Amino acid sequence: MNLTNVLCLCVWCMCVYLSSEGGAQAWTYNHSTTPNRRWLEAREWCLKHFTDMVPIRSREENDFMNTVLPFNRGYYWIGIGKEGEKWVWKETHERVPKDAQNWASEEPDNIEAQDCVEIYIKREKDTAKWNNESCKKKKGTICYTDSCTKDSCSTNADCVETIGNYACRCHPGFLGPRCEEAIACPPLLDPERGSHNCFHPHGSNRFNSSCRFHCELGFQLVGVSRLRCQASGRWNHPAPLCRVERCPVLNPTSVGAGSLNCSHPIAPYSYNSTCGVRCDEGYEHSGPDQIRCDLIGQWTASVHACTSKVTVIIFECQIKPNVSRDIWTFDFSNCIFYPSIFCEFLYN
Ligand SMILES: *[C@@H]1O[C@H](CO)[C@@H](O)[C@H](O)[C@H]1NC(C)=O
Ligand SMILES: *[C@@H]1O[C@H](CO)[C@@H](O)[C@H](O)[C@H]1NC(C)=O
Ligand SMILES: *[C@@H]1O[C@H](CO)[C@@H](O)[C@H](O)[C@H]1NC(C)=O
Ligand SMILES: *[C@@H]1O[C@H](CO)[C@@H](O)[C@H](O)[C@H]1NC(C)=O
Ligand SMILES: *[C@@H]1O[C@H](CO)[C@@H](O)[C@H](O)[C@H]1NC(C)=O
Ligand SMILES: CC(=O)N[C@H]1CO[C@H](CO)[C@@H](O)[C@@H]1O
Repeated sequence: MNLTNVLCLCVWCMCVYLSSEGGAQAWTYNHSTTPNRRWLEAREWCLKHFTDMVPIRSREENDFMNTVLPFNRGYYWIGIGKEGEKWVWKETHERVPKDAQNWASEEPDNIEAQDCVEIYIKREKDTAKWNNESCKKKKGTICYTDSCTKDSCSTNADCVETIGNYACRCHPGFLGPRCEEAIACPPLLDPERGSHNCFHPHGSNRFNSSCRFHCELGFQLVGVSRLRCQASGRWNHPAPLCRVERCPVLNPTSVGAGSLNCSHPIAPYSYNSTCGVRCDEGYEHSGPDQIRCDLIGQWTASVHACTSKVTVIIFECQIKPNVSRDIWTFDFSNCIFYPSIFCEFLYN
């Protein structure tokens, strides 16, 4: 009898199909009792035709085996064995945690060379429990096949095998049956007097989208300029605002004998506010007549107080002697006025 015949005659299989989600397969199990095999041969047979010998990963899988497998006089090997002093899953060499072990009463003992593990399928006593046995004994073989394929879930998930099912365990930020959909955050609005632009690696306003905010000239960003859509479906910061640049408030009394005439197109003493300085009659100020609040919040010039005008009049007069009266006289009709900073008296 060749191997193909053996399989056809003796392999009984349970296949559990998912009813939903496109009929994807779950873990499937095949077992064989003809022939019964030594543990090593049994595992080789599993590795050759399936994924591996069934490791019994959970209590659920343990009980499932007991439910679906037929009684076999020699019982069945499972993929657990002794390495050093520890019971391990042979597939991964991971230690089987104490609470996952399911030994029959008074098992395992520490007899040498009984380093393989069988499961008492449908035994009267200790049904579904484990027993350590000599690896050379011949027993039934139970193998399993993974049902997760590289297409089972999207790249944003881990495919998790379960009995009769598999599940796509989504990475943070993703959902949907295959975890193909990134979690959405609420759309963001442009701030008043500003704008934003975004990079969307997984779709519009989805997980990991990041948006950068800008304000118009003369406006300052208040808050965090770059927002990221988190796995929770919320942005990591509130959207920032654009606040107009403010200049120092001008005190009208600072001009002294004069007045300030300001206009505030946006907000009081803010970007683009202009103030004109007017001095009272007889007073003047040095500096421009109008100052403006610039886009970084600074006045284009400082305000100087109005000061009284200093008028220096220089005049040149002809003084004539009045010989008859022995005096010198002049009148202003003979004067020439010079606006000059120098004062000179010229005697003619
Ligand atoms: C395992 O079981 C499946 C489902 O019955 C069957 O199609 C397949 O042929 C079996 N595998 C082998 C190698 O016998
Ligand atoms: C999301 O962004 C973080 C930080 O930039 C990055 O480390 C991570 O790989 C990104 N994940 C996805 C799925 O885009
Ligand atoms: C203030 O300035 C505005 C425009 O610059 C002008 O129309 C107005 O007459 C000024 N008022 C005073 C009191 O100077
Ligand atoms: C500020 O003033 C400049 C020059 O007058 C003008 O071009 C600009 O539009 C103004 N900005 C705002 C925000 O009002
Ligand atoms: C000199 O004084 C007399 C008397 O006040 C006057 O009449 C005369 O006109 C004066 N002469 C001149 C040149 O100013
Ligand atoms: C190590 C071990 O299993 N010891 C037990 C295993 O099997 C023999 C035979 O069933 C038992 O006598 C031991 O107690």
